[in-house]
Amino acid sequence: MKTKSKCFGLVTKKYNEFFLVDLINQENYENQIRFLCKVKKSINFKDQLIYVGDEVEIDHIDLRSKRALITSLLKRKNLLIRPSVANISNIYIIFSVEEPELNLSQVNRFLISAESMGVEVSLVLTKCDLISEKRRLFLLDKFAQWGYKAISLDLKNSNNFNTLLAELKKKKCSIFMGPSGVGKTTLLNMIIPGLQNSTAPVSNKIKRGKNTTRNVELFSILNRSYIVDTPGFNMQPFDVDIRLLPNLYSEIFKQVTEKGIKCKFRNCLHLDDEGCNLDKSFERYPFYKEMIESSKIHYYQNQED
Ligand SMILES: Nc1nc2c(ncn2[C@@H]2O[C@H](COP(=O)(O)OP(=O)(O)OP(=O)(O)O)[C@@H](O)[C@H]2O)c(=O)[nH]1
Ligand SMILES: [Mg+2]
Ligand SMILES: [Zn+2]
Repeated sequence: MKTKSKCFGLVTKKYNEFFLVDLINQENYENQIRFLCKVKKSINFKDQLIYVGDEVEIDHIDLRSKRALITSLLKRKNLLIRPSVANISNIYIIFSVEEPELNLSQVNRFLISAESMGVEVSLVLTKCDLISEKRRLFLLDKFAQWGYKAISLDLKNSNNFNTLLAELKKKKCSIFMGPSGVGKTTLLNMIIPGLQNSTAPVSNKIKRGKNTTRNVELFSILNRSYIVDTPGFNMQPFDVDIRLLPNLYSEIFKQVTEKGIKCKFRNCLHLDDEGCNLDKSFERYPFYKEMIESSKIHYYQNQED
């Protein structure tokens, strides 16, 4: 049985030239119709690739074999580069407080990279059952100073989990990102009972994750509310437009917007320059400075090219 009607769908997974596409605008979400799709041969997307999170138009729908062809790509709101995911509304940076141990420089890189996307960013701390209450409060206070109300989770206490779950149900498309072994998939499995995606204990000796999740995949938690699970990785130093960088650190942004500090030069990068009025006594300042310095080198190198 083939139908001629056109429909819209959401790309939930891709492998090679195949895409899994969920029909959208369905009344009955319990019986989600999922199609295995390829891009129609005659269609040229002008070298645009299709990513998980993209909305597409599908045609040549075969209801029996659950196959269809993608005939057009709808306009995207945004595109995250690593991992490649389209139309994200919220980024959840996930780190464990132990196993693997918390690396503040990595947390900062993930946060700033996420902030540069211009969407809402949240920080989740997992495995709090492995640390004392005192240490947990210390970490919450630290991240509050960084500008984040971190959500702390542990497998034994479900209070914070329930708050997080209620929050996720209000967001359109959230992505879980962070290093391997921090518990991203464990959390997703708790959010979607019955999911049972693979998770694995961290290695015994070096307490590092085993790169268990291999694909970017989007899961529906409620009608029109989704979560993307991603493979864990460590964030390498990255380039970000240095003129934007001061706005991505709340400790700097707040001094400028709330306290109204003014430096001598309008585009002050708040390094050790004369005429800089920024109060640099905050924990992340060395991270900020290092990011500016490494990005600046790249910036000038590019200009010379
Ligand atoms: N003690 C403790 N262990 C946890 C907690 N959350 C997850 N774990 C364990 O951490 C290990 C790694 O969890 P995963 O969910 O596979 O981690 P992941 O972030 O998805 O890892 P990748 O897929 O490799 O990126 C598993 O053995 C989990 O049982 C927690 O709150 N407390
Ligand atoms: Mg995983
Ligand atoms: Zn300054």
